[in-house]
Amino acid sequence: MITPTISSPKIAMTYLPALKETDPEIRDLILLEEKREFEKMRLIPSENYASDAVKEATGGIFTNKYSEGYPNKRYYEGQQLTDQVEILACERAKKLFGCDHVNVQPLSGSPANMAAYRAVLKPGDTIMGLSLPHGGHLTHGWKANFSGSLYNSVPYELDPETEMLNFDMIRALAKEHKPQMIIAGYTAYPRTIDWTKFREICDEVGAYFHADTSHITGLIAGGAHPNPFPISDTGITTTHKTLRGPRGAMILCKQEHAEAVNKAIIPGLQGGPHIHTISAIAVALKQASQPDAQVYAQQVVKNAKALAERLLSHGFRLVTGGTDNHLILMEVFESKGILGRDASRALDKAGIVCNANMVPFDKNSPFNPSGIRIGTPSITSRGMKEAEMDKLGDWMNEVLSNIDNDAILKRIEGEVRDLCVSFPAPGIDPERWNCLYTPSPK
Ligand code: DSN
Repeated sequence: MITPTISSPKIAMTYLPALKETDPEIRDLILLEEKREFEKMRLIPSENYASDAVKEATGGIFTNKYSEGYPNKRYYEGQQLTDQVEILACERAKKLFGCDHVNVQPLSGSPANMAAYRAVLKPGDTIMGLSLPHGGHLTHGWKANFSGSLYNSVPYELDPETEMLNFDMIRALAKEHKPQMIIAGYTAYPRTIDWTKFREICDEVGAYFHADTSHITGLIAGGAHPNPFPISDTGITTTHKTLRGPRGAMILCKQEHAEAVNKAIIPGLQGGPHIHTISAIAVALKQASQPDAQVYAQQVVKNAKALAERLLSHGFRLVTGGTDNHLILMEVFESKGILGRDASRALDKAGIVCNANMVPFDKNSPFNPSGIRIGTPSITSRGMKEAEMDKLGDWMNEVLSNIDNDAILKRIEGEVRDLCVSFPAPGIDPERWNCLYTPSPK
């Protein structure tokens, strides 16, 4: 643990010196964001703290280089080093996730899904993904997204009783609609996904099995969730969530789809890859293969379970009754009479940052839904454990019982800050901006 001290003005002055000279406004915003991320309990389950090593690579020299194509088959010269970076990233991902082929060029999760679908589907083919209001993703067939307009989307839903995946319902829907692809992997589902059941159903109806592990890839790497990639046909992950890399994505697939996947990225969808990002993905993959990544992944889940228990003890209703992974979906409208957005705003004022979220079968709108989504990846990266989860659960209860009481929210904000500054945050050194830092005059 670190105890922040008042830094000398010299330290703050010498941090980001080129930006200080060129663009002090942006430098101020960066420094203030570092301070925000250091002083708050960050519970958005798709966010994390990238390490200094990942950030150094992301901000590195490869941002200067164009490299359309793939290693040993590029359109421009000067690829002696880009090829080595991309090969390292792909080989590390293949080894970690046990799959035949990896493409590390997608710019983020949505284009990765778009390219993976394009590789194996034709427009008009039928796809089945979990409905967005039940915890699926926009790109899994939502009507307003390319995935719901380019393809015939037949979404599956959660079981109305258990709020969990019901494989009898999914199988019946698949037999009725005979999809070309079934998509599994979610943004707001708090339970372990049984990939083998999806594989079986896909085989029964002749569908491709596509796994989107974006949220849980760090858990998979750390052995805290089963790995779909040895049995899925295609799959994707973003690289900045539990994997703790830069913002980016990868497609992971069987060898038979390798060429189609590569062509779907370039020339199908993108031009030059972001090799600086790919170098940082390689760093994140190296970090995710170290023994401490196992400890991290297990602790993320232990923390989520501990926080869930504490929230249950305060009378909150959790979707599915609890969690097996990194996230908790908490219903606050029926059980506590608060709309999700009002809850997330009050928590933010108190230094606890989460997001309003729909719950399955939600009667409220997506802009002010009935729940909030909470995750433990970021706070676990800071070394917080079960004792801090108890405190957090108590604070959340107090905030949500007093959402209009600014004095209470302010007091809790101070308590949250005191706790947060006693835990290190990867990639953030409070000495760089500590108490003497004030933004430049406008
Ligand atoms: N926006 C991401 C999330 O928060 O889950 C998914 O793309």
